[in-house]
Amino acid sequence: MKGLNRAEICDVNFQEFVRGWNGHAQPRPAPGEAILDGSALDARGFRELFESQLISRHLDLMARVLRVQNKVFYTIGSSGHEGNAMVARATRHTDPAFLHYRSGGFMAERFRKLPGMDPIMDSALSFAASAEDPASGGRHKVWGSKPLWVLPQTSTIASHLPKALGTAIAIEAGKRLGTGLPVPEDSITICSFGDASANHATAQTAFNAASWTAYQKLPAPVLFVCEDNGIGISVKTPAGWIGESFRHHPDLDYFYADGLDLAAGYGDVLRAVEHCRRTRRPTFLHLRTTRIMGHAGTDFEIEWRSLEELCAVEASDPLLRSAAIALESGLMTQEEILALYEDIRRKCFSAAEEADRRPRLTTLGQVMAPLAPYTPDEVQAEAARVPALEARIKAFGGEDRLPERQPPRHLAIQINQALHDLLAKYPETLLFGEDVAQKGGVYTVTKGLYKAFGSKRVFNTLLDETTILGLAQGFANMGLLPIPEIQYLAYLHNAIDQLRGEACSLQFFSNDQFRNPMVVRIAGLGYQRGFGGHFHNDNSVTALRDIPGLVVGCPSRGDDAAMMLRTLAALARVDGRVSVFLEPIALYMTKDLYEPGDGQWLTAYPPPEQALVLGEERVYDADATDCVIFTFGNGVPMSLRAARGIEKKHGWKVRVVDLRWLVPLNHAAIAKHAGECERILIVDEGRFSAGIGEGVITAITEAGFGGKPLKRVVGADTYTPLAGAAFLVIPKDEDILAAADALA
Ligand SMILES: Cc1ncc(C[n+]2csc(CCOP(=O)(O)OP(=O)(O)O)c2C)c(N)n1
Ligand SMILES: [Mg+2]
Repeated sequence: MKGLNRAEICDVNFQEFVRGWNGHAQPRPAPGEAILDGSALDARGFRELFESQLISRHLDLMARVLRVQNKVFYTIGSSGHEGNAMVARATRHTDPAFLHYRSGGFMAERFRKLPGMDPIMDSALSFAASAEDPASGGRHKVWGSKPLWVLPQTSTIASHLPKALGTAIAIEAGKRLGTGLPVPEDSITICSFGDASANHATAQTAFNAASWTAYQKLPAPVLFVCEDNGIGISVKTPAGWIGESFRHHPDLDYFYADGLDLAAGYGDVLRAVEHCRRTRRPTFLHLRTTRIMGHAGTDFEIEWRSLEELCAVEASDPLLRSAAIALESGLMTQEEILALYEDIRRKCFSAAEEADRRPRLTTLGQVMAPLAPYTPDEVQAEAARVPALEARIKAFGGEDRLPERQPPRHLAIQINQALHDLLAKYPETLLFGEDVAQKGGVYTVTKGLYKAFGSKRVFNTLLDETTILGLAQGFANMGLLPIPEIQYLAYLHNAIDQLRGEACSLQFFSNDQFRNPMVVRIAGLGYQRGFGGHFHNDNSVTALRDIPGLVVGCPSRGDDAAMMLRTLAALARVDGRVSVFLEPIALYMTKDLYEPGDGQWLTAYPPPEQALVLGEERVYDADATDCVIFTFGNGVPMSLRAARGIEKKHGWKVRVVDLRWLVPLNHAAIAKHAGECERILIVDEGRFSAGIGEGVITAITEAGFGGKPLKRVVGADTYTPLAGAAFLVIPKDEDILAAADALA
């Protein structure tokens, strides 16, 4: 027995259990009657749930067999968790679901909610990584479905909880805003996960944020379903831990259901779902499950667990219990169960064989097609669409106060005006973050928005960046246009998985069926005089550089900032994209360029029909060819000043290129300027390693201009110290001059 494959043992166990059953069968219940005393399930309900469980089980068994033949590429299964089908039955297909990877039963059951859908074939296509997989287009084995409102999840455990909560809150926010919801107004969101995952910081933050919301009597209709099998890979959850830690969690209403027993569990599942829907309160459903057949096909439990223990786990197989219920209640005979079992096995195998014959992704173009869609003409047209004059007048408080009628202003004011314009243009826009509402942000960049647009659209969140980005995803899922703020770049890093692993991956893993467009405003970079230290002057853009699909824009002046925001909002609306708008704090209030009082860094507010083109640089002195300086952010005014000094000393005419768009870098534009100019300087206020400057050098070198005289002026690989010493670690005007000297 020890050498045997445990999947085969579970398979045989089921058949032997049914064949060997010799209990007493009750008379078959009448239609609509409870299957067993006290059960909330009737005959049809039980029969369908049982079938969903069997579909889930046979998909697992099929995957184990066909994996070794290279026809299936995923073996993390749902065996022992099939009772989660009850949650699908008790909810609607329009209740957005964010699922645990052991949700085969849930999916099979949810497929019943719409006619003409085939859970077996759809799942088989995903297992086979077929390009025709309706969930991800062959990019991953995921549980997902556009018509069934199952948003595909990555396998970073717990990372989906913040956005599930965000989506629940968004249902209520959308209702209040009256801009229309893609799901019924009384929908709830469902979010399942394992017992070990419940300990993860990302999960804990979602539980806390849900409670924080409910504590204030604000609705947050999320159903957290903890599928407690008592183990995470090989680490046991202390017995009783989930019940102990969640039964008394404030403002998170705890329900328990036996997921191993449909007859006993269904009523409790129903109660939890009804509670969540009716009260709109965050609800924690502790669902008892077990894990059979190991963590995945590669997990040979027999090597690290005792045989006695394995046999005990296998004896708790929920399918044995379902078979017993079917027999005891007189609903099915032994022959009927075995025939159904074999029929589903046959369907799963034939679907898998068919899926294996379907095309797979064969080119890089196919793989990347849904990652970062971009339709430039539509984006440009949308960016240039002017908000209604009436709405603008209301937002700015009078026609004479329209910003394009005001004198030139600095960056902070122009961002503020542009945000007013965006909120006026898009009634579905929400702006939120820490301190952004009444206070108007740490630097007053969001000042007046709360007053102009009200607390439904401009609000403070709790102090948690993971939740802020989870909320953004949730709002976006419900069709709103979120503009979250991360107060300082340094505070993004603890929550960056919500961008890297979640928001930016949704279009990719859903084959662009789901989109979570957003514009994330982040204040950052160095050079603040007399303030800060590291955490307020963080200059690490590197962490954003390699996030697939992300767009990062960094304006250095007010007019560019306003036009960039219009483009980013249009990119979100038209192509569903996620972007970061990186605001150089030290330039917020900068008014002068060359001399104190020259006012040369003030800009006129661009008329509302003007926008930037994604990727397009701003060029100062385009005719200069002696030297080009590539830079961005604080580097732009520094380089413009240095350009004067260089001309004075070396007689070179200097072209300054403000990249403006940091991710993705415009390699073609960089190559063009590098090709046209004799010498090259790069001024990168980020870090020495893996900063933007490295990307610029790569673009130059790959274009064949690596042989030209080139110098990079760049920050050091260090944290930023407090006070005057901060300027030792980042480029200064003199450093640019010195680099030019070295080129001479
Ligand atoms: C953030 C993160 N850390 C680690 C892992 C690796 N990992 C995948 S599943 C898993 C165990 C999860 O256990 P549990 O939440 O109880 O779910 P179960 O598999 O038991 O259903 C671990 C550690 C991961 N996917 N994501
Ligand atoms: Mg577990």
